[in-house]
Amino acid sequence: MSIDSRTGAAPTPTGPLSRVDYSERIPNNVDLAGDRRLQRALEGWQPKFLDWWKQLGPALPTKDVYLRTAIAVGRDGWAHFDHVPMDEYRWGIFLAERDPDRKVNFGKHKGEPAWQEVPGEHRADLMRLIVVQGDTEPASVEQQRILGRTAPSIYDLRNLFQVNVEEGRHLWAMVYLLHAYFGREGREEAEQLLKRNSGDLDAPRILGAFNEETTDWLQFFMFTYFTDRDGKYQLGTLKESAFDPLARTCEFMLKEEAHHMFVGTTGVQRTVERTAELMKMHGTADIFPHGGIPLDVIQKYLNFQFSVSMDLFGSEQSTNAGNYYTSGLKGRWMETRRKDDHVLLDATRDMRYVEDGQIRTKTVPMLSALNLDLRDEYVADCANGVRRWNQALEDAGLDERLYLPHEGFNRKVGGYAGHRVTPQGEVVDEATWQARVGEWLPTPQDRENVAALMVPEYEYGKFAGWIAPPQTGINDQPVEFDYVHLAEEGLV
Ligand code: BYC
Ligand code: FE
Ligand code: FE
Repeated sequence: MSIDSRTGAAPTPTGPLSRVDYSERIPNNVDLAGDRRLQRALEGWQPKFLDWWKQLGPALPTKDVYLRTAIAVGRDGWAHFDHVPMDEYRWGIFLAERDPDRKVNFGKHKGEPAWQEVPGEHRADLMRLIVVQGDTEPASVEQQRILGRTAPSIYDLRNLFQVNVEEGRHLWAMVYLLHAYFGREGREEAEQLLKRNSGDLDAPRILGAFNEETTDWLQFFMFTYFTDRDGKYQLGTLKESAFDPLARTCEFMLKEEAHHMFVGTTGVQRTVERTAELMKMHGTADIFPHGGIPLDVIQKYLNFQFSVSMDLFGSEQSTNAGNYYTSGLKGRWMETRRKDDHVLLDATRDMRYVEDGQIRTKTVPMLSALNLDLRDEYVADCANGVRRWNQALEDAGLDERLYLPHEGFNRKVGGYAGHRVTPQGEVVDEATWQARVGEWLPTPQDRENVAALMVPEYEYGKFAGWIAPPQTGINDQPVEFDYVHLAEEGLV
């Protein structure tokens, strides 16, 4: 790799690591060169991926972008930063180190050696999980395609593109597994991953949230906060999988995921900071006329993205989830740190449900409620960011606060689907819902008002008026660093 004179070489890697081979057409640490058939199959898929990237990847033309690329999967040495033309980004295949002694840690195969091949009896289920996971990655790139045209700064533009190239790499991660372990069927699924498209009426993406439009940057920040966080939790369960190549792939993906959530947490935080500033400056909550996003509109965006992300966990009670667990395909969040038998045949838990217009609680078998188990972990994590944002409001001397809506609010999947639940957790009738939904979810007018603020700011170090600058730049660079060189002369 070339070394940028302004940034120098990447830090010297420490800790156990396997280097990524960049002399190959497809960078990898899985000895692709040692398997010519697989290599040829993936090299056949590569141009299709690049076509897809050109057609449905970032729409704003750029010369190059200051991106991090994985160079080794070891503890510290995996990231290298450099200005690269985006379509020359070295998408590749990186698995975390293999632990030769790794065991299956839960379910009926508990204690057996982890699987290096796919057992025939679990083939269909494993492929399904990998396809669903793989489908979300390019979907998010498609959803974020046009955001570059309205970036609030060059710094934010760079972060968007970093997220986009890494979601592209996450697609590679799943396509590798499909090609390497699922034969002809796997190759066919890999083709389909490029053929379904977000929002396409005939061939939509598999999961609901990935067919929603990402209308503006506030929505993007909410998406990376709430929806990428579903990614974190789902990958966390697949990292526990008995199928070792899947576990190792997900472990490395999780390292990249941390940055996506950083973009969301700090993006919303900076929006809230600016909102607080404008509220104080003008002595009003109605700050659209003053170029900021009112807090109640931020809350509505939060309500929307939280509720569609909750749907991504599937039904609270799911036989699929129970079977995945018992078979060893998908574990729980932090499986090995849980203090129970990791088989769960006798375990139970409480679950809320709606009956006679009331939210009630009943006890259900734990194995039936593993989607709910994961969702609860997710919700607790989501609350951390909200606390942070509220700290910013408190620091600004304001009494208003943001909050997570009730788990039953605006749900289309699971036990709350078909019921109308307010953000405060009250079950209401359809007429009440219709009369009040505009207070809880963004209205077309809200979205229009937000869109009107989304003017691009492409001057280095400058920020659009609705958002505060970040504390620091990326990789110790200054905030005003030339993170992106746009293609069009005169724009920079
Ligand atoms: N929309 O038994 P149930 C990420 C289907 S995000 C539409 O409750 P199960 C990322 C379900 O497939 C992480 N359909 O579901 C983030 C099933 O269909 P079949 C993505 C839905 O199987 C940002 C039926 O309803 N990874 O990485 O227990 C940017 C019955 O459902 C939905 C994964 O999701 C929905 N929301 O759980 C980029 C991990 N929910 O089989 C990337 C892999 C459910 O009856 N996926 N259905 O035809 C899974 O583990 C599971 O498939 C799910 C569903 C958790 C999604
Ligand atoms: Fe991802
Ligand atoms: Fe992500």
